[in-house]
Amino acid sequence: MNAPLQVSVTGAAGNIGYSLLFRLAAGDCFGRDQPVVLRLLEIPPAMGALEGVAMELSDAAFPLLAGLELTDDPNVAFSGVNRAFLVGSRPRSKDMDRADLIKINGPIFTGQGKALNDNAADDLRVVVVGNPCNTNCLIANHSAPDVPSERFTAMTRLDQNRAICQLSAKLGVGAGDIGRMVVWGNHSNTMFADFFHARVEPEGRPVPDAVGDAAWLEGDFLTTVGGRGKAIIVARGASSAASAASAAIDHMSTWQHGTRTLADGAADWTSMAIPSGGQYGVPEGLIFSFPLTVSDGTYTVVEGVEHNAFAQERIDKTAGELSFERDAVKDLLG
Ligand code: NAX
Repeated sequence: MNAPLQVSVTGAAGNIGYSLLFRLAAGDCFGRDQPVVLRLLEIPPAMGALEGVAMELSDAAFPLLAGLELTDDPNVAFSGVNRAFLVGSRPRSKDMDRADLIKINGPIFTGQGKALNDNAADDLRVVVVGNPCNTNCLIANHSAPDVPSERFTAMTRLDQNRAICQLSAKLGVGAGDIGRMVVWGNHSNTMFADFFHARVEPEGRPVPDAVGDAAWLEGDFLTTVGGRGKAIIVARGASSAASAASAAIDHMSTWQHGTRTLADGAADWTSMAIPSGGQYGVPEGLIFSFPLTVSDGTYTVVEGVEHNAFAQERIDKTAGELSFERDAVKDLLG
């Protein structure tokens, strides 16, 4: 057995937390030989509910759960932390637009970024899930100057998984048979689910050829993937939680264990929103979802992906939205 990994989850008494914590304690993310100490952060009014979740976690008797720390202090939650899932933030209410949400949630991530900077372990890796996750990640990144920027990422894996789900249903193949299905940009309606470069395995057939219906791909497919979160709220009466937790597990697990090799020996790609180094004309520093390969715990932006006018227009739009969001929080970027 390895030494326990210190794993923080913020917003741990929330809906996503209720699914995420049990998957982490079961070994679904870091491996069946990797014990974890779960360091759970909540706000004071939710500490009672968090106690209840902790009782259930204990009752599940997970052999890999080496400890539980419950706190409303980020400095305690992030003490010696190796992996952080920043899930907690205020949900958007009916009368709030995206700009309001950014202003309300931004300060949470200044405080948490600073607490990570001051307390986390040297090998810290962060995924921000709480919305608007790309810009919250940007704020946390700026508030943690001693942590290498590339350790701060935001989650677009749920969008990627939703796109895979739609393509596999359309083609009558398994989810594992869709390769290189990646998302560009912001986790918002402007994100671009890049079906042009996706493949059907094991032959590696381009998705546009396999589907043979450009109008569906450019229309219903993109609309369904972009609108899936809303459709789930309508159907379930609550926002996506288990699928979001599962995507967060996929995100961190891929970062840890790497992207797979496809049947013809080509590398698969994954999507994570990472600090842009200026690739593909995306302004430097924006937290932008790119196609990545991951190996030995290090991700690399896939180079040389060519875009037609349809795709380029969407990539420019989502980058423009992220620049706008960055301007809206410039006071928090110190
Ligand atoms: P909930 O409202 O159920 O839970 C959020 C929890 O965060 C609450 O328990 C609350 O007390 C806690 N919290 C609030 N402020 C906090 C702070 N400063 N420190 C610590 N905890 C704090 O929301 P849930 O459904 O769990 O969703 C959480 C976040 O994920 C939301 O911002 C949501 O918009 C976002 N999502 C992001 C997704 C993505 O793909 N990136 C998809 C799913 C989800 O919509």
